Amino acid sequence: MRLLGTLHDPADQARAVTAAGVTLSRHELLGRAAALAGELDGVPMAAVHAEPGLPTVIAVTAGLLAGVPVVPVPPDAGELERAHVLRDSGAAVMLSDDPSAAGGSGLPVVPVTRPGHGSVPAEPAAEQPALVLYTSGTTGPPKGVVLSRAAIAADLDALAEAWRWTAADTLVHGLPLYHVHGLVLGVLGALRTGSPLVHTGRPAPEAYAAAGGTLYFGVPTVWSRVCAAPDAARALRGARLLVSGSAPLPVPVFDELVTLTGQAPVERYGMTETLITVSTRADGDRRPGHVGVPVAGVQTRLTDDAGEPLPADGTTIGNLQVRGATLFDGYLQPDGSTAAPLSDGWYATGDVATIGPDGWHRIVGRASTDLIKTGGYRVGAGEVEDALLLHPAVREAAVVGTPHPDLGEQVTAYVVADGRPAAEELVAFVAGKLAAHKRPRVVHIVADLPRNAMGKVQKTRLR
Ligand code: MLC
Ligand code: AMP
Repeated sequence: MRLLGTLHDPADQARAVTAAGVTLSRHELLGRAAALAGELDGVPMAAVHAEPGLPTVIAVTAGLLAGVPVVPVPPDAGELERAHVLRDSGAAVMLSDDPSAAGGSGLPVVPVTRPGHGSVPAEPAAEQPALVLYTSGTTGPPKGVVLSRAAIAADLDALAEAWRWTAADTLVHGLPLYHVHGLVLGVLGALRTGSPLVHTGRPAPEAYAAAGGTLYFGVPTVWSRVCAAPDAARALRGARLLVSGSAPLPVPVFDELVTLTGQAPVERYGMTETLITVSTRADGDRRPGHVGVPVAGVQTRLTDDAGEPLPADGTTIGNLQVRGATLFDGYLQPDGSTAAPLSDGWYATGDVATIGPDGWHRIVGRASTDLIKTGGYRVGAGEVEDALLLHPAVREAAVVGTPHPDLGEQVTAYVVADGRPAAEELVAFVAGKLAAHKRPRVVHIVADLPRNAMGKVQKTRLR
């Protein structure tokens, strides 16, 4: 199965992929990726130092061409996080032009940029794993989400249909290249549909305005910053589609985008484990506060806490479950197998929603307080608590998300500690262990944590 679409289209010579200001034709990109793919024979899993530039695009493409699953590693991952991802995934090499990219892991670093132009090999079978994306759970270190080539292809085709996304579009975004949004939709989507791609390095409003695209991706924080830069926002008037996802788009930001850009954003909902399952359509309604209808090949339903189905009447709030072709294979297990927590094919998203009689979904919130969404990043409270507890002065830690006007939620820590360490010291300590966005923004040093009779921390009382 060709995950990357047609590879020998004469138009490839002209279709550009730009990142960090460097442009390659699609033809050149595939040639370089093929040259690297030729070096990956026998590699069971390849890590990629996923900095926001063309080497990441080439390295991920090379893995896909070679049939080697790729695990993208956040470039700012702290030592603890990087070591966990590299060990847990079983990556045998690190693909990067930066010789120090493997950190202290001892993995051989294979340079991405190499002379020559490889010939594009036959791609492997659809059910083979393509990517392993690490994402936070409520407790413990991040888990490896195994996504097959078939799931990715099904999702990209469903989104192309819903958004009328074709090679005539130019996609622009500046999202990180190690999550579903920036990497699967933002890179593989462009390669599969054939649309030229401009990656702006960071998702700054001015860079979006200057890129002259037709299709723009952003998390709500990006769209809120675009609205705060009205000249940049007005420059997007000529775009065909502005797409928001990864976190709830506040209604005022939706309204402001309409005023400034002349168009209502398309909202879509998804998860690392399920890819994008629900979306507004390019040719349909756009309703603030709503994420649309299931994409092709996906079914959804609401259940109560006992798992019994609830009505789709637009008012009943229930646990959202999804089923279909876009779901992951499961979480990577220590023996290399995968285990998907599915029941009759249904995956419980952990999100709470309503579904209208017309099929329109509204995401109301999350069932657990232990998953935080900050700037569109998913942060597990447990992982941050575990990092804080490694600090010698910290005796107890509880982490929650609290409202933040720009980021949606911010990571907020309540800490019981000996000798009152400075908040900045604890923040810097976490930053050394985990990726930057997992750092607490607010630290409260408290005498004790509120606990119930069982001794469990009552996080709702903290919030
Ligand atoms: C951050 N900073 C701190 C801090 N935390 N400083 C002190 N203490 C802390 N605790 C610093 C940052 O390092 C930065 O510094 C500055 O403060 C501003 O940080 P910020 O406000 O977080 O902004 P920024 O770095 O600009 O990031 C915002 C953002 C980013 C929107 C660009 O959050 C982002 O890229 N989000 C996208 C996440 C994403 O792709 N999610 C998709 C998941 S997939 P400096 O010096 O660096 O400026 C998914 C599925 C789906 O969800 O549905 O798509
Ligand atoms: P992640 O695993 O990082 O992919 O995050 C997935 C989570 O992001 C979902 O479970 C939701 O809580 C949230 N999310 C994604 N898209 C939306 C959206 N459009 N509206 C509200 N929440 C969203």
